[in-house]
Amino acid sequence: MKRRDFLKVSSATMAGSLLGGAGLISWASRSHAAAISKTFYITEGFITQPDGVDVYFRGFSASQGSLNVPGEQMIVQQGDTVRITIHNTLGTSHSFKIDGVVDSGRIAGGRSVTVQFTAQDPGSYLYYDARNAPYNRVTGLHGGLAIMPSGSSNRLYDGSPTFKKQLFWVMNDIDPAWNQAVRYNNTPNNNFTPRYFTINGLSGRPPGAPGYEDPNVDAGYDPRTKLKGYIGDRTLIRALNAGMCKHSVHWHANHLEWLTKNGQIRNDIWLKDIIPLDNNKGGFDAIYPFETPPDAYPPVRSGHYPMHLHDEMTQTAGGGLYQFGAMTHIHFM
Ligand SMILES: [Cu+2]
Repeated sequence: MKRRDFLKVSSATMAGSLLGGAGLISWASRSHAAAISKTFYITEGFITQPDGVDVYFRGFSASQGSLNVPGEQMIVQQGDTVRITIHNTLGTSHSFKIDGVVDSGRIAGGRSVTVQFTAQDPGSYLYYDARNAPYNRVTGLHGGLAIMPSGSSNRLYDGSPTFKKQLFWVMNDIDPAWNQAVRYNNTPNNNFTPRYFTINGLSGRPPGAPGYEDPNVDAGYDPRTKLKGYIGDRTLIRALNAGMCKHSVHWHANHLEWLTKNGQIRNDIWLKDIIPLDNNKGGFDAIYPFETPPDAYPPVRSGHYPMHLHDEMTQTAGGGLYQFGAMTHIHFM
């Protein structure tokens, strides 16, 4: 195994490298299927957490010199031929898997593998490293992929309610002792004790805290995560949970149209302001409708609201720092 320097990646370079400062994912439908190619590099390094502690991670990264946790978001269209090349720059074996879609099998240290599949069922998928489960996955080797219905730019599945914008919320909870064990290729020997809770790799910050409102640090202002729109800017949230904890996801100002649970289309679309998110690769899709907030008096059409999880520990970092957890901002412009 080649000796290499560890990457030390600040949240700032992470988010910046993902979308180049752009915010929402743009997507234009095509009338014909296409061939999509994507390359990931399995890399390692440290990411500074809200309490200043540097924690070890591995990720499906955009380049050999970067560390992306989660990996870059991908959107493809039903019928597309998707070809993904994974370069494993580490000395340990890894894999690239999407349940029910593709599985690279073992990618030995220093080796590269290309997988190919045809995008079929529209929906939201977690890609992840299935080896050494769940340790490699929760140490950062995961990301989100969406399959859009053929020819559609505004539906989750054929006949679904429509949206104008879409976001991935890839969630994780982090026990640094587990990450440290993975770093040294050991099996963690403690019960999972999460100390950090992230959406798209970032945690929130309260007003006045270092990094507050910095989109590269604060999950509340990360354009990949923040809900921002005018009345009518219906926004699909593709929530995918790479972590070990179940969550209770709660929004202010609007109820959401809850469309799927763990990849299955729900029989009825319920309007909910709290949606459960299962652990260990659970997920849901829901539309935040950006309707005029119904309960405000006097009536409002603009303003600021929070989204936070209703399981209390997730609102902390480092074992108790309150309001440094999994949360984001809702802005009616
Ligand atoms: Cu609340």
